[in-house]
Amino acid sequence: MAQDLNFNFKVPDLSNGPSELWKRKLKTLFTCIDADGNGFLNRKDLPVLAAKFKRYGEMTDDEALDFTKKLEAWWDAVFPMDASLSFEDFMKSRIEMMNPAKVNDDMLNHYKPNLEMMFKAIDLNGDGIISLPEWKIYYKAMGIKGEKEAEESFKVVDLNGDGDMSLDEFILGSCDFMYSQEESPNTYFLGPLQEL
Ligand SMILES: [Ca+2]
Ligand SMILES: [Ca+2]
Ligand SMILES: [Ca+2]
Repeated sequence: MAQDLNFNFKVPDLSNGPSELWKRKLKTLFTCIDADGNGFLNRKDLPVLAAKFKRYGEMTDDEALDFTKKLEAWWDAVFPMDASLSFEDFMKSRIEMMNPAKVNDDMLNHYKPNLEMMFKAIDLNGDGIISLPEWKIYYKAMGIKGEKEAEESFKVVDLNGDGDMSLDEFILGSCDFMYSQEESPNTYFLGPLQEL
């Protein structure tokens, strides 16, 4: 199942600044995490996000609390505790993350564990794979509209086409989404892109 992946992601060349497409992807992610919709990311968004997962994913109170704690641990590893990030701030922090000197450290210590936590949260029945119905719940919790879009992105992420999304496939899809500067298979990992 969960194999260790060799993260050979090509660090994008950002010497001329990030692409417009990448900014739109980041805006899409920002909108998903800004669960209270106030235009800023801060720790207060995390319990709101966890509550949405709880509701759509039928998590118990304890599971939701645990999920919130994991999100907060991730937050504290990446941002100052009292940070309140506008989209511009968030973009700067992500560009910093893509500094070639930092990519491996950030990937292994923060990004990958966070994705694993997210994967476990989305894998509601805990069987180690994300099914299409579970992926649709994830879309709902993240506020992404469209069952059809969920089905389309699922097909792309399910690289081996066996109808299940493995942890490796989820991580690969997430990384392709986060790193690629141009159109790539997972451009619509989080559904339609937000306008800037
Ligand atoms: Ca917010
Ligand atoms: Ca599952
Ligand atoms: Ca698969």
